[in-house]
Amino acid sequence: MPSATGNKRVKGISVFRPFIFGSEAQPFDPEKRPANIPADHTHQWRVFVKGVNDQDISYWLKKVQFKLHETYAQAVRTVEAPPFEVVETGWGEFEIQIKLYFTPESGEKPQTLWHSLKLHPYGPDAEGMKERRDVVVSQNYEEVIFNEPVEPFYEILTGGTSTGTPAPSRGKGKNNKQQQLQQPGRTAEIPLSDSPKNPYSRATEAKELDRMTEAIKTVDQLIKEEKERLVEREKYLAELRESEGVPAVTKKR
Ligand code: SLL
Repeated sequence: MPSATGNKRVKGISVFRPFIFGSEAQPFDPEKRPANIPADHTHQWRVFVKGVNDQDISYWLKKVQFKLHETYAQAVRTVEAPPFEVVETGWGEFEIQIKLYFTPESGEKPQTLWHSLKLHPYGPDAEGMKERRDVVVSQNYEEVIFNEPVEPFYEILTGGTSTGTPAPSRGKGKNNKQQQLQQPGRTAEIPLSDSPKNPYSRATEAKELDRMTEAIKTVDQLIKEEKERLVEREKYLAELRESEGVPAVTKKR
């Protein structure tokens, strides 16, 4: 608890840090099945928490606790240092609880995420993927937001303002713009373009925004057409009332 240690919070500042969490899974090749795994295990898989483009996140993330299905021996796995991952084999899909523990200086409580382990291909080319025994990736981009971090943690997050990082403008209130301070290795920046290893980039973000803008336009157009139809129907109804007269008794619906 930050208040207990007497640490002051940096007012009006939110610092966010991006990360990726998810899983990769691959079925065993029957020809090259490792000898020492149980006969009913069909896949090898990996669940992980990592930085975008493998950026270091260990300065804010202290440890990660993965809670596997109870069919696993020692279902709770704690990883104290990067890579924050668990490699396993198994036969079934299940929900994995992922608990993020932050650096002690943060004074922050742990945060819990859930990930659905995916072993089986999904999406348009699921059949092809299955035939080729492709790796099944299921991962999400996420951001952790530290609202008004305590000063020592703020120093850690930003790499220290005394080393030449420009002091952030400290606006008022919770809606103050989140800071993206550039310090080698300690940054919230995501790459400009994606690469085969990393799909999360400014370019993919821009594409996604374009898709959303297009979708909003389509929905607006549909609403417009629907409203026009409604106006026409009401007009027709008014005409009918005019020509046929309003029935004296209207049936209850
Ligand atoms: C299912 N509800 O029925 C899920 C549970 C559990 C998967 C999946 C453990 C392997 C072992 C394993 O793969 N558990 O060590 O026995 O699909």
